[in-house]
Amino acid sequence: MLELYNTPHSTCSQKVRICMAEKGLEWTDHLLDLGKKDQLDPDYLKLNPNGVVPTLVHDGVVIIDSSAICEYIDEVFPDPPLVPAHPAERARMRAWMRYMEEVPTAAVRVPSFNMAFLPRFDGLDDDQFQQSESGPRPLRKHFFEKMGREGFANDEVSASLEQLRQTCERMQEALGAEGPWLMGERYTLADIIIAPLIDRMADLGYAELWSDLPAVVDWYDRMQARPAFKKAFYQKTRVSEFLELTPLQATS
Ligand SMILES: N[C@@H](CCC(=O)N[C@@H](CS)C(=O)NCC(=O)O)C(=O)O
Repeated sequence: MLELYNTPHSTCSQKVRICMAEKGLEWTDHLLDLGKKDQLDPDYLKLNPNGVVPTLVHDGVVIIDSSAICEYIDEVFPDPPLVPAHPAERARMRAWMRYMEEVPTAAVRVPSFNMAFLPRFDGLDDDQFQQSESGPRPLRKHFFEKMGREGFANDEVSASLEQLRQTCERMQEALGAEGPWLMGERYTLADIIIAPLIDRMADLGYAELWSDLPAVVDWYDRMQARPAFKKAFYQKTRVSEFLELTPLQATS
């Protein structure tokens, strides 16, 4: 039995849903509302002390961290394989994964919060923000403090867009040289892990980041056409479908 604690619009949850759908797995969803801070509920923290989604529970075994969950799923349910067979190729795929966790995953949070999630903090003063929003978060206390109630400053926004552009250029290079997937012929976890981040940027109106990179445009079309992608992105999994987006106005 597979239980997935997740949030419809969370990019980390979307990664795992695509992965599980690619394997043809069925699972029970436990949906958490991040705006209501379900992820900080003491019972949930017993499962995932980081206070973030997703968390997988497989026959009572708890697995946390979206990339670790994807690799676990691939090992326990090997068909169809989502990692290359050769160790050197697997290492190359994991290098993509680590890059995506370190660079675009962090970068996407900046426009996501500035454009979509800041209204969560409406009406809070600095003390209330510290007590109820940044303070209790095991993993994101300092991220929330840096962001503050007003959102990220211009230099943070520019840095994040620069990092996302770098990601797209690296994808273009890899896809242009090989393709149709990041690792060449084989569709792998590297494609799955970046897909929700590209989708989030498109949803926020930032498709221009890759509009001049044809291999990335084609890759994203191919990705969206996959049945597993459609299963993972069911209705109201994109922030624009249920939130009013604010044009990107960073503070100085
Ligand atoms: N490294 C973790 C990060 C998970 C993560 O940051 N999840 C976000 C949603 S995509 C979350 O739960 N945010 C809630 C919060 O920051 O309070 C993973 O990949 O599972």
